[in-house]
Amino acid sequence: MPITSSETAAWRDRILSGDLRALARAATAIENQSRAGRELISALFPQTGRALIIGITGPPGAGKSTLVDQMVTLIRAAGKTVGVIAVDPSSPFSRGAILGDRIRMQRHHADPGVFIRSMASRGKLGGLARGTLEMALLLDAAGRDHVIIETVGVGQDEVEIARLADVTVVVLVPGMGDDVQASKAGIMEIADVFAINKADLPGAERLEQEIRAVQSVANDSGGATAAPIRRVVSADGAGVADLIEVIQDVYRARGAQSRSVATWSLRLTDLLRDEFLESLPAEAIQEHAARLAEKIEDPYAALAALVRVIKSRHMEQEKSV
Ligand SMILES: Nc1nc2c(ncn2[C@@H]2O[C@H](COP(=O)(O)OP(=O)(O)O)[C@@H](O)[C@H]2O)c(=O)[nH]1
Ligand SMILES: [Mg+2]
Repeated sequence: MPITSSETAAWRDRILSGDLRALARAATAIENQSRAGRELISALFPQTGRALIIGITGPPGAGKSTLVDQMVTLIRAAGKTVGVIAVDPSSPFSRGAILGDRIRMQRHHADPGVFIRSMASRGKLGGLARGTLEMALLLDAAGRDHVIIETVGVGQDEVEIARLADVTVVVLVPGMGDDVQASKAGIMEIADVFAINKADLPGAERLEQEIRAVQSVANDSGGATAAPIRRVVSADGAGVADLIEVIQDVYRARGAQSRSVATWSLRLTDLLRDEFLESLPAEAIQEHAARLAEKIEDPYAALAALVRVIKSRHMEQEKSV
């Protein structure tokens, strides 16, 4: 068991009792990847696993933030609490987008039932996915009924982040039929639900057909059941209530699976692997590589030596906590 300092225990208890300032401080600690943040996640971990985690992904400008805003309003109207994590991997400095989201979300600002955080990429391998997972765990433990993760695009980062969600919604807009074809592999892999946003614009029908066409090809080759498709107009909220219902249906339909050991181990595998890779002693590896090149050492002796270095480092860390 990890050692929980009394300070961390007090912090955890404040978060569990709904203290928003303690929650905000925790979110910042996670963003900064501080050791205190990590200790806190350890202490909170037993309380996680209750929230419905919803991933919202799609190309820039598809209206994801607008959709999330509408979803938040409806979730609150239903008396549930929500946490929103806006992930922006493209640029840590894209203040424009983040500022826009902030202004949009401002109407929820005074509502303690809504907690919103933006996460920027920290430029580390897998760091974004891990940070997002930790943030989701935090909000889950803090008792948020729903956690919504907004991510841009369908690249590798997004696929990893989508795996964190119980239900992933891919947002597409009319006029991008070709894009569906081009990126169908990625999209088909992660979409549990399709939302055709901006259905007020021409071409929604055509886009729906395009998605169905790709789905039927996937089906013929023995793919899973086709993800439901819903049209929405996030600008005025039309269809969003129905979309939320579909998300909850999908979640319920695989309720047992969502909470299963398999899903959780998938989530945590990334976390643990990244932690482990980062703890590798880069200088020691280089030193031993040089010794191998000079034939002073053999590969297995080098490996054994490196394992000893890693072990002693971990023991030092345990002691200093
Ligand atoms: N016509 C129309 N425009 C929309 C709709 N939803 C969002 N938009 C607009 O699309 C633009 C991008 O929205 P945003 O939510 O920031 O997209 P994101 O980059 O995917 O988060 C904004 O100008 C929105 O006002 C919609 O349903 N219909
Ligand atoms: Mg956005």
